[in-house]
Amino acid sequence: MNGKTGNSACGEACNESENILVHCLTISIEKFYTNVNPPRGDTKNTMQMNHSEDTKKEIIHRLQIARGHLEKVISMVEKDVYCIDIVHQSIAVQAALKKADEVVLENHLKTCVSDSIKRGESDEAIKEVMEVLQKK
Ligand SMILES: [Cu+2]
Repeated sequence: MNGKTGNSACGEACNESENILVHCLTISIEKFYTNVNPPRGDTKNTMQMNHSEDTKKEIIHRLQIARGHLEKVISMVEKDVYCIDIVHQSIAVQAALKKADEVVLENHLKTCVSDSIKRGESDEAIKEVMEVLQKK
């Protein structure tokens, strides 16, 4: 499962040094955040991420924790570790991702949503937040 070149489950090319599951998770996270906050110029949403350096560091820190736990899950599966211990580690991945989402969403409410309300565009901002929460 490690070090394979070529297309992986996420549909993106993987290089040799990457663990394929970590690669796909990273791509999925990038796609998720790109969909939530498309780059400026996208017709779907003209808002752009507005993270302070501290918020950005916090989000990246949480995602790195998730990646660490995911790498551990993969290694545990490879080493035939006891099933329940694998699930505990997998739950830790999901908790770290959930925490990252909370930081992103809280920041979004404080910045993008607050700005939208000030511009009189609260309906669209609220609709967007509700749509992403319904996916959770
Ligand atoms: Cu935002």
